[in-house]
Parts: sequence; C-alpha cells; structure tokens
Amino acid sequence: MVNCQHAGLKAWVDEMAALCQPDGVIWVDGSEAEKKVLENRAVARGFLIPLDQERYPGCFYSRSNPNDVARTEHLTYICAQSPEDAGPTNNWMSPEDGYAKAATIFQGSMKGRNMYVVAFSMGPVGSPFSKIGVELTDSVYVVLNMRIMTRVGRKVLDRLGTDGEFTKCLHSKADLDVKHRLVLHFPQDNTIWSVGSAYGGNALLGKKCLALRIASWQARKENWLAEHMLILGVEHPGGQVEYVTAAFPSACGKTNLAMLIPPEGLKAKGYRIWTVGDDIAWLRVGADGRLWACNPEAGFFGVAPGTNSKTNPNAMAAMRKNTIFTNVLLGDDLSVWWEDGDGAPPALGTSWEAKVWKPGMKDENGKPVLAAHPNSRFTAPAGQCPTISPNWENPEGVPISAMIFGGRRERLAPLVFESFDWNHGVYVGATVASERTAAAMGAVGEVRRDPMAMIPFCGYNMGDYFGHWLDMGAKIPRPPKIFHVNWFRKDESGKFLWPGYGENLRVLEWILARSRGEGRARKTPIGWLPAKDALDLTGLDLPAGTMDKLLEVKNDEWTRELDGVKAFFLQFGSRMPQEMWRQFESLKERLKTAVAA
Ligand code: GTP
Ligand code: SPV
Ligand code: MN
Repeated sequence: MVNCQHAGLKAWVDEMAALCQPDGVIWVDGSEAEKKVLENRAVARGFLIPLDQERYPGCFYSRSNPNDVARTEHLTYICAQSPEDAGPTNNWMSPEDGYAKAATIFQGSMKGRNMYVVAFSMGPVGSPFSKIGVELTDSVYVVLNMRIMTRVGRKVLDRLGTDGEFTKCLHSKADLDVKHRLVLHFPQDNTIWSVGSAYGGNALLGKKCLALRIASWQARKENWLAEHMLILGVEHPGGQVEYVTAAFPSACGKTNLAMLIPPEGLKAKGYRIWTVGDDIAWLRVGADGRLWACNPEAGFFGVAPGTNSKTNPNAMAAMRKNTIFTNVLLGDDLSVWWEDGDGAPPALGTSWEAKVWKPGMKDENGKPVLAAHPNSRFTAPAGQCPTISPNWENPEGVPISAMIFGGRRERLAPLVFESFDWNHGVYVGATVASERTAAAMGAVGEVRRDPMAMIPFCGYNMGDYFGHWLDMGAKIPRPPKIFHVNWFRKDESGKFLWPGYGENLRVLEWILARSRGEGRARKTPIGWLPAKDALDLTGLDLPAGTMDKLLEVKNDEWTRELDGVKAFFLQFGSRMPQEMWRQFESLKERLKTAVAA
C-alpha cells in the first residue's frame, strides 16, 4: 500500500477519478512485485505478449492501434492564456476551451478500467535539476513504459512530501479514436491533459509533454534550457572525458550518435564513448561558469528499424532484456524483427498492422509489405546500455564542451561547420531545416524548418525562445562552442555521401579540437569548416571527391535558402529578437561579398 501524505495530490486524484470514473484507483509503488502483477494483468488482457523468455528475458511485445503509431502534432496544443504566448508554430486553444473540450472526452472514459497513479521524477530523485510529475492513466502499457523511462513510485512520493510541487498529468486512452484525441498543455497551471492515444510521445507524459513543452516554459522563467538533445562523453586515452550535446529532429540520429562505437581506423587513438542521454537534455549554468547537462530520463524509447548489430550494437545490447517492443514484427516463434534489423526475418509472423506477414510479401503495387512500422520502437532501461556513462545519474550533471545542431538535408548543409560565436550559433540553431520522418504523422521527406529540433516541442512562442537562448549566452561565463552537422547529404544517385554512425566520431574529434582552440579550419560565409585534411580519415575509404562534396558550401544555394529563413522569421513579428535579424543580414552580406569575389 502506498500512503500519500500530500493533501493537494489526493484531492486532485479524487477530482480526476470523479471525472473519468475508473473502476478503481491504484497507487503505483515502483516495486518489482508490482511490476510482475502489472505485466500479468497486461498479458491477460492481451495488451502485452511475452516474447520467448529464453531469447528475450523479461521482454514483451505490444502493438498499438494502427491509427496511433506516431505523435499527432495537429492535435497537440499549448493552452496558454494568450495565443501570442503559444506563438505561430504551436496550435493554441484557450485554457477554458481546452479543459472543456477534453473533459467531454475524459468524462467516464475509464469505466471498466483502473486508474493508475504514477508519481515520477524527471532526473535523479533529489537532483537540483529534477522535476516531479504525477501521471494518472488507464493504460497498463503506459505504466510499464513509465517505469522504464522515468523513476517512479514511493521514493518520488516521499520526495514530494506533504506539499511539494508537481506537474499534473492526466491521461486516458479513451476509445483510441483520432476524433477523440487531444494532447493539451496548460503551462500556466503546470498541467497536461492527453486523451485518445496510447502512443509514446502522446501518452508517456514525462517525455515530450513535461520534459520539453512544460519544462521549456519553466526553463525560460528559471534561467535554464530544456532541449531535444542527446548527451555523450568522449573519453581520451589519458582518461579525460569531454561531453557534448546534440539536437537533431526526431528520427535523425540522436540515439545512434549517443551510443556510437569508434570506427576501426580511429581505434588506435583509444577513444571511448560514454552515453549520458539519447533524447532530452536539461542544462544549467554551473558554479564554474560552464553549462552542465542532465538527462531527465531513465530509459531509451528508440526507433527500431535500421537498428542492428552493425549500426548500433550498444542499443542492441541495451534491449536484450526487460524491454518492451512496440509495432515491430512479432514472429510466430515469439521473436521480434524489423526492417534493417539483425538476421533473417522469421518464416512467419504478424506485422505491426496485426496481419499475417511472410518474408518477401508484396502489396498490390508490387511494393514490399513492411513488417514493422517505420516508427516502431523499443523501450529499454538506460542502465542496460554497455556504454552508459558512470555519470549518467550524477545529480550535478556533466559539463558541456560543445553543442551541436543538425538536420537531415540531402543537399545544402555540409558535413560540419562551426559558428562564429554564441549569437551566431543561436542563429544556426534557429535556422535548422530537416526532411520530415515517420516519428510524427505527416508527409515524410518534405523539408520543414525545425529550429533547435524543437518545433514540435517548444512550449511557448519560439520568438521568445530564441530570445531566451540569446539571453542565456550572456549568463554563461564559459559557453560551449556551437556547431552544425549533416550526416544525410546525398549524391546524384540518391546515396548517402557520408557513411555515418561510428564514423561520425571523426567529426566529433574535430569539433572537440576546435572547442579547445585547436583543429584547423577555413572561414566561409556560413561559418568555419574543416580545413583540407583536418578531419582524420584514417582507415576510411571514400570514393575520390567525396569529401569535397561533403564540405562544399555553395554560396548561391545558401543565398536562396535565405528566402525560406526570412519567411519563417517573419511569422514571429515583433517577438523575433532584433539580434536574429542582425545575424540574418550579416550572413546575407557575407554571402554577397563571397559571390562577388
Ligand atoms: P527520436 O527518438 O525520434 O528522437 O530519434 P533519434 O534522433 O534518436 O534517431 P535515431 O538515432 O533513432 O535514428 C533514426 C534513423 O536514422 C534510424 O533509421 C537510423 O538508422 C538512422 N541514422 C542514425 N544515424 C545515422 C547516420 O549517421 N547516417 C545515416 N545515414 N543514418 C543514420
Ligand atoms: C520523437 O518523436 O522525437 C521521439 C519519440 O523521441 S516520442 O516519444 O514519441 O516523442
Ligand atoms: Mn525525440
């Protein structure tokens, strides 16, 4: 039994239970015994299928409704008092309308089910970085995922005490109909209401809803940063570790970079990579004047397709046990498989769409039938990753030497460049664009502007957000340098020019050298690029001319890109800091001078 001492929390739970009318209310204590009970219940109801327990100890399979396999950004709202506070890149609803609309869906939505009370901590319990939330949910799948992705239960309630502050998170899968789906954020009430979905970012409310949308709002008020960033450490042969963060849009390589394996050619240098986080970073100015980062999560909710023992052996090792697989292929032998995964697919299985699947199946247009959804995922405890950093739960976080922005661009953006200073770095982050992926519903491949990889996740007006980034620069006495990378440039035939994955360490090596004031670079209008032969390519056999293409800056293309940037910036009107326009004008000027020369 969990004994809650917090009168405000108890009253809120009662109020929400009266609205949703569950059959019972269960307080989650976080124990192993409780986990077993929940797993058995989910299996009995058919929400989870145990995998072959010899091959996959403690692992389960789950399939979500086929209409519920990615974040639904068009149903995600910031319910701030005024639409200007949400800004032009967010959907807005007034708080009154938001509560009223959602309440009609929540009304009686938990009948026949239990309501679970999940107290969770984002960040190690008790760390100065950490924030507490309480999620009320009628989904056992959500409870079991929250147990992996966050720290839950009694220890969190103890920390909350009799009157601690927490984010009120209400979730019901209701009837899982898209017409009854809403993901609402009330930043001024520290409240999240999500209904009609059981998918990851829509339903695991600690992740994108709390740790990014609500936290970004709080971070602006409290002078810190809540970002869609991985955190990794690079250990040098002498044992010194330097940490970097990197913000890439969804399904653009954060998990992979966070767990990278040094390539053969660089092995002799004796680097070691340490994973601190793969999706979210909370950053604060430390007593030493540097920026320190903490991973608020406790697990990985990673993209399955494309993950295999070659591309990401650390992720494969992390998901060997105690993992939940969602929307991949379920083999008839109780195995799991996905496109570009390990080994041959099972002879017979059931696809993410709950249909019989056999290798080589084609649809009516002759296209291969996918076994796994492109956004199928694994939920694995972070502590199971072989490269997990000894500092990943350090309450103080880790000091950051460099920050990286990036996107998925077939053309234009070179492999890597360095910004001239903090403000220019903010401009570089603010102008990131990327091709859409399957992580959210919408047209895959279309280029959209995704500043700081935060377009779906910033909980307030992004004009103000850029202003906050600029202000932070003035508050960090020893700021990290800011870089931009693009692993996804393609040749004329549509093939990636850069091998990516482990080979990305060659780029990190240059980035860290530059951060120490070393490393050779050449100046271009967009920033500093690696000088000829400045990247160590030992053991990497690229076709002649590839590096030139990867490091090419076409001034006319960049000039054309300014049109898109201008249109994007203009949306923010007077909320756009003048400094961003100043950066825009100086880049335009540098490009003009370069073209003239
Ligand atoms: P979210 O969890 O949605 O935030 O995604 P993420 O940014 O963590 O992306 P992830 O690392 O899961 O990678 C997404 C896809 O990009 C996978 O299919 C990877 O195989 C692929 N990918 C990752 N790194 C690279 C790379 O360096 N080069 C290429 N070509 N593909 C990559
Ligand atoms: C993303 O889409 O960026 C993810 C997955 O990391 S989700 O938790 O659904 O947001
Ligand atoms: Mn993400």
